[in-house]
Amino acid sequence: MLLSVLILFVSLCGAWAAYSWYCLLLNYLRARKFGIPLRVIPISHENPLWMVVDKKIFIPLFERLPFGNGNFTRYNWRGWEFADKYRSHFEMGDLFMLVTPGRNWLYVCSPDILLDVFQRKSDFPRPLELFEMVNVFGPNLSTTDGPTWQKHRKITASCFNEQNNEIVWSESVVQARDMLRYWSTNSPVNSTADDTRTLSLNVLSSAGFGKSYKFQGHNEESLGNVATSYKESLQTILDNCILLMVLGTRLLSFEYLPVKLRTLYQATVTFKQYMTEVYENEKRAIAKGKPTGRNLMTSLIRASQENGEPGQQDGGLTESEIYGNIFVFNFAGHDTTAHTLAFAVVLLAFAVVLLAASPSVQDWISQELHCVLGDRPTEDWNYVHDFPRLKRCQAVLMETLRLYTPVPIAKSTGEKHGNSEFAIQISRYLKIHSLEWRPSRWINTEDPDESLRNETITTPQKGSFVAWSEGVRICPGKKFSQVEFVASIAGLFRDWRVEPVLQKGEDLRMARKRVMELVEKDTGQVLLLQMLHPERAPLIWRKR
Ligand code: HEM
Ligand SMILES: *[C@@H]1O[C@H](CO)[C@@H](O)[C@H](O)[C@H]1NC(C)=O
Ligand SMILES: *[C@@H]1O[C@H](CO)[C@@H](O)[C@H](O)[C@H]1NC(C)=O
Ligand SMILES: *[C@@H]1O[C@H](CO)[C@@H](O)[C@H](O)[C@H]1NC(C)=O
Ligand SMILES: CC(=O)N[C@H]1CO[C@H](CO)[C@@H](O)[C@@H]1O
Repeated sequence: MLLSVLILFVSLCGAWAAYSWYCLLLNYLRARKFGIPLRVIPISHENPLWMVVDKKIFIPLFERLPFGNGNFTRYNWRGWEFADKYRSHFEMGDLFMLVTPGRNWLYVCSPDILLDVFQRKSDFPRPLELFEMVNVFGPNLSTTDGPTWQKHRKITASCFNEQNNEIVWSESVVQARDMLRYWSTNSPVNSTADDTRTLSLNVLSSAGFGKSYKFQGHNEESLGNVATSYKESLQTILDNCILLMVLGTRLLSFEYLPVKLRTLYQATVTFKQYMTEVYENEKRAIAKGKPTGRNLMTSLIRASQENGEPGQQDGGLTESEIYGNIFVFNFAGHDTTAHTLAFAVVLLAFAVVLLAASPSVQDWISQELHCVLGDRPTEDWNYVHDFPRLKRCQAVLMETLRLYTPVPIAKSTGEKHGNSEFAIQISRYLKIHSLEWRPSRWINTEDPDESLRNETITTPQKGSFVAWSEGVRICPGKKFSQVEFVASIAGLFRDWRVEPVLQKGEDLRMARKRVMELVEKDTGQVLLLQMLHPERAPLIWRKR
């Protein structure tokens, strides 16, 4: 009995391997026609089952073998792009193709080609399957394409406006101030990533749903608190997104599963409950003629009602489409601003740790903050007046994004090109081949002795800096994330500076170097690019 099960299992595996290598051969023959450099990997790096084990188990195992430093260990795992930097393009030029049993991936590092790809939206749609995960909560902006997408896009774009940015600004300033209060009284801080995530979630929740929460530090959080359970459930979903994609919510709802999976299922339920509640409250408020204020949720509901009957092609959004969209806000919002309920969440954590290792950059932005904000209390900081003047703070964002782009951008050639379908991966390392984190490269000064008011931000050549994407699918949350980031940095660094905690036998210079290296080595891709163990760099905040 056991033997026959074993034989069945082995032959199934054999059949699967034979089939996938047959596909690999076909893909290789297709790729050869392009006449560009190729790299062939035997297992698809986007295979979810493989993604669960690649970097955790197999790649390190192979690296130890004598022949282990070849193309397999270099390319056959998710997130290899970050570790490789621009080396592959340096070796092979602007274009090369990764041949896998799944599909071929064209890596592009040329601004001209990129712009062309971004402009020709219908020729190069987004590869939908890669985003199926967000569909767990209903169809959404990020996963739909074609006319449905246009409908969603029109409605959501109207929600990201200057009025909303003002909310983002004032909420970020308040949250950053409270976070700083927590950090300065709980030194050394080893919860930087967790706390910046809280900040981002709170900003999103305020600007997105009109629900304000007071900032609570990592050790202050009380269980059962709404904000905490919302944050925790979102965190659980994001940390386990691959599992969620593999299993789907239906399978997860099964009762006799390991605790980890049941927790994950519970998280999806809690999160959806939270969204339903916010949605219902808002709908009731609107019906009574008393909406809670301008926020993304209100705008979404209102815009969808103004657009006629839901369900129709040119009508409003259906309820499940609204949930789907809100999840995209959360999801999109979350991982780039600090592996967060906001993109900016990951970024803020990166920036804070990088700044801790770069005292001169801290001085440089503090100089700007004093020049623009003076001694004014945070309540008097003004979005319209102050935000555009904080160019150095924006430069910190740009530079962090340049090296730590949290969202990979991919396009596909779609089905209509028949059997030559392949996906296009936009490489992060365009043209500026410097791996040094130096925000001042983004600032133009005509006369370095003149006041810093005359500084401007460098506008990169179009198509050479695409962290927020370009063209019709450009990130609608671009300004949102800039405002949140700049306001948070301003709140943190005007009056304070941050240093790494010294380890035994270290001086400050060695500690900074260690932290800089940690950021580099400890960064990996979960859903988005993030620091895997940010708690290994505890930080101390000191008043200037
Ligand atoms: C620094 C932070 C951010 C970065 C780098 C970023 C980057 C991106 C990129 C590259 C895309 C396009 C993905 C693709 O075409 O494959 C995108 C789409 C999107 N982003 Fe962001 N984003 C950020 C912050 C935000 C925030 C804070 C929100 C919402 C509050 C947001 C909402 C969205 C939405 C809704 C889409 C889908 C747009 C569509 O499909 O038409 N993003 N973002
Ligand atoms: C990787 O693959 C390319 C092309 O197939 C080959 O020329 C190169 O030698 C390989 N590199 C290593 C380290 O095996
Ligand atoms: C963070 O620091 C606190 C005490 O300062 C310690 O109890 C806790 O274990 C640390 N956490 C991590 C993840 O290192
Ligand atoms: C700086 O800007 C001020 C006013 O905008 C202008 O009068 C001055 O000439 C500028 N200085 C330089 C060096 O560009
Ligand atoms: C759950 C759901 O309806 N998901 C949809 C999301 O969008 C894609 C593309 O339009 C559809 O194929 C899915 O069915």
